[in-house]
Amino acid sequence: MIKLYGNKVSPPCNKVEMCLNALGIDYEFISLDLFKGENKTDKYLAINPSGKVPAIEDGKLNLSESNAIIKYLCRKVKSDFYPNDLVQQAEVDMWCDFVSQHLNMQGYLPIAFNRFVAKKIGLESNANEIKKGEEVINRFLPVIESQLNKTKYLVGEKLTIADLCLLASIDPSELIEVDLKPYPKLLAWRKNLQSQDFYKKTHKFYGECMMAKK
Ligand SMILES: N[C@@H](CCC(=O)N[C@@H](CS)C(=O)NCC(=O)O)C(=O)O
Repeated sequence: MIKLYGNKVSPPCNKVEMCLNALGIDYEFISLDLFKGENKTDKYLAINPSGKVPAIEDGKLNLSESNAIIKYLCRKVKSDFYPNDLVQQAEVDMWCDFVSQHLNMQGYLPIAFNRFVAKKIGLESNANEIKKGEEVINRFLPVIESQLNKTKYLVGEKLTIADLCLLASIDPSELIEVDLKPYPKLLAWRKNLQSQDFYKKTHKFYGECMMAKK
């Protein structure tokens, strides 16, 4: 059985878990506490030398990088969530990169770190980083909104892994105070996906794992 090493607060980990659930692949979830450095043990570094989560173990294969993992999983079970068609696949790749590199890395990540993680690890929150993150989000969410005005999903009329990238990235919006109200198409798209089994099997809502700990 595939082993998924991750943490429920990590959007890239949730993306992989949503994908496993959407594909109906059985997996064992191994939770690593990043605040306790469980991602820096020799055992885990042998699986992913960067110490980042997520990573999967599938037989002899150790694989990290959430986008590489979800593409591998789709190919493994021949799912059209990652279409074979040259043009559609290129569009899925484009949106996966767009979401991961712009929206997530430069937008959500700095906001999440400075509004949420910094406090937990005793660091000062950097207001300038939050402002820069908000500028990125204000620049790129309208691009997504305009795409969802044209098509039901990010690429055409069927769910693809590009949607999973986006869904997992914007999942912490409420927790980190990113306002999605200016984006009605995005909100409707999100509501539809959050009602689906693959999302509910991953979690009821982002942050559920933190509630359970209280
Ligand atoms: N590009 C990577 C990003 C992974 C990543 O940044 N993971 C964070 C959690 S969201 C992590 O492992 N942080 C712990 C660390 O950097 O030590 C992916 O998509 O898998």
